[in-house]
Order: sequence, then structure tokens, then C-alpha cells
Amino acid sequence: MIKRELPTRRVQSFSQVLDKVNEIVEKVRKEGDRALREFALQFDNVKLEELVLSEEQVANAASKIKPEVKGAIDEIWDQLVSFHELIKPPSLGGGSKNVEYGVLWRPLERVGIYVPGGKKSYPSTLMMAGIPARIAGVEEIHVATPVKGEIDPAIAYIAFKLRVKRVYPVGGAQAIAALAFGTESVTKVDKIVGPGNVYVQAAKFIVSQEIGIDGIEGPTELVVIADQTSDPRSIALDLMAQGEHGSSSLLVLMSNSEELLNKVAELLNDENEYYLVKTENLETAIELANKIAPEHLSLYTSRSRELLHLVKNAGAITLGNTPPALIDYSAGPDHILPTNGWARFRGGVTVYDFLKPVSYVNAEKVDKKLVKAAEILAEYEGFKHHAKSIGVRYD
Ligand code: HSO
Ligand code: ZN
Repeated sequence: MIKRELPTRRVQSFSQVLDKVNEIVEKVRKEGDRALREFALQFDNVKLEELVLSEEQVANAASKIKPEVKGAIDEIWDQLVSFHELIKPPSLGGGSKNVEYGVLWRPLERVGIYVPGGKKSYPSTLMMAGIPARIAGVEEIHVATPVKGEIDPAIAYIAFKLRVKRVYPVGGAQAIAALAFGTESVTKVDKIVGPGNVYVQAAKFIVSQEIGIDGIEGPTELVVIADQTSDPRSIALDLMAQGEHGSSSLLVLMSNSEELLNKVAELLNDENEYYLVKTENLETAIELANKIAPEHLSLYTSRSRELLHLVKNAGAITLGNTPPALIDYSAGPDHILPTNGWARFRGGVTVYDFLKPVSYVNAEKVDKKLVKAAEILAEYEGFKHHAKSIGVRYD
């Protein structure tokens, strides 16, 4: 269905499943493995014997990978490593007013990656979460993914390459709860990263009171900004590509050319809702895109470089005639990206999601003025001992 207006809604909130998911999460917290087995049977009709795949099972599945898929993964691997290496921050030290200070970027110790299952398989998502985790220096990576029968060979191969500590053949909200609280078989992690359906999103929201999460990834979003020089067929394909993630994908095209909008309209399938919007000029289109803060933004115009500087809110930007789907697989930047307007305050997954800045100071020779200032403010706040503990040191 084609609409000639801006989208007003943000779709599919997890709020309607929150109560149900709360029950699932609490049951896993109380009953551990037993709850995981029960839910696998109840929701997925899977009888789970072992809740951890053995190294042999993973290696065996990995050995069944098709050579061309293995080659593709190896090729993409290096590209993702290059991107994440580029932005890895160094530990920094400096000082002022005779205080020596700095930050040590320390990796998280244990991380859980959720790889969604369902109709499609997502080995690419395991790479997008696992590679920045490895580059950050995370000690243990744990993976949860729903498995029916044998684990997907590509997922197994990537888990092997990432030196994943354990793979749990468990999916859904119960997998998130297990990673957050730990069970007899599942190790409790410090942070969970990765997308999932509304149940997974709700579970991540609930457990984020106690452990870290990367964010809550909702349905895929793409905003394309194009002009009369852009190829309508490529644009239609880009929109339909992100539409493959489901009917709740948000798919928008804005252009200053009515002719282009009409051409694209003719090429779109009717499996999704598409918003095709005419704007006065490209600058206005960027302003509107900044308000939407989309997950993917395609600047497919003859002035992409120039327009790039006007973008404030977007998860990942493709410039010129670059397919947004290339970011989904092999361009380098991550495809685990903010949705639902979250691009206003965070970006895609990077090494920073797996690092924390631990600050330190040595103020043995600090300027007297800072000592006095601290004492005054501590007294003002009513913290006598704070003031005294500072003052006595520097008399
Ligand atoms: N477009 C999705 C990522 C993805 N596409 C995975 C294919 N596989 C979120 O940006
Ligand atoms: Zn995609």
C-alpha cells in the first residue's frame, strides 16, 4: 500500500506483552533450567535435553557449512574487524591543576548475544555483535539462539571463529531471562546484545533493571532521500529489501522530484506499507528525516556528501548509489542499529557497547584552590566529614 504522506505512527510496541513476559522471566529466575525446558516444549514444541551445546556439536555443525558461505563469512569478517578496530578508543591520561587523571577503557567480562531464529536465520547478526565484543576484549561470549534439530552451520562456524564460550539452544524471552539471572546450565552475563521479536524486546526491557542491554531493537526502518538523478529501480529494491523483515517495517522515500516518486511507486510490491513524500527541496527532506531518526538513512542524491553534514539523527547512513542492505552484511559498520527514534540518543553497536571507561586520579599535589572549593561545596551540602577528609590532607 502506498501513502503519499509522512508516517505518523511508530509500530509494534512490546507493552501489550509485558505482563505475560514478566511471568516468563520470573519463572526462569525461580526455576532455572526446568522453566527453560518447559517453555521450549510449550512455545516451540522442542524437547530440550541439553541446554548447552557441546563443543563437538558446534564443530560438527560448523563442518557442514557450504564452502561459498564460509568464504563469504571470512571475507566479511575482515571488513567488520577493520571498521571496529578503527573506532576502538585508546586509554587516555592527562591532567590539570596538578591533578593527574585518565580513563582506562575496560572490557566487559561476560556478554550474552541473542541471535533470533524463526523463519529466517541470522548468522550476520552474530558477527555484528560478536566481532566488536572480541575487539573490545570481552573475555567470555555466550550465545543463545533457538535451535530446531541441529544448529545452523553458519551460526556454528561464526561461534567457533568468535571462540564463543557456550552456545545455548534456547530462544525467546526465556533465553534473555536465563542470560540475565543465570540458571544451572546458563552463565549469568553482564550485558545482553542483539535483536529479537516483541517477546525478546520486552524481556530485555525487564532485565535491564539488573544487567546491561545494547538497546531495544524494533522493526526495521529505512528512509531514502533521492532526487531526479537517482535510479527508481534501485530505490524500489532498497525499500522492498528492508520490507522483507516484516509488515511492520517503516519504509519512507522523500524526494523533491514528483516524477521520481511516481516511477518508484509503480515498481513497489504490495506486501508492505510505503510512504512516498514530495518535499520542497532536499534540505527539507533531511529535516524531516532528522525528526524520524530512522535506523537506516539512504542519501541517494547527486549532493549526498554535502547533505551528510545536515544529518543529526540516523542509525547508519548510506551515501550515493550504495545499497543500505550492504550495511546489513558487509560494508563494515554494524547492522544492530537504533530504531523507534532511539537514533536521537544512540548509534549502532560498536566496541563502546563492550567497553566502559574506568576513571582514575592522583591528586596528591592538587592545587589548593580545588581543595578549598571542594571543602566549601561539601559544607554547603551538609557533608562535614567529606569536607574534613579533604581538608586535613592538605593543611
Ligand atoms: N536490516 C536489518 C539487519 C539484517 N538484514 C540482518 C538482514 N539480516 C536491521 O538493520
Ligand atoms: Zn535487513
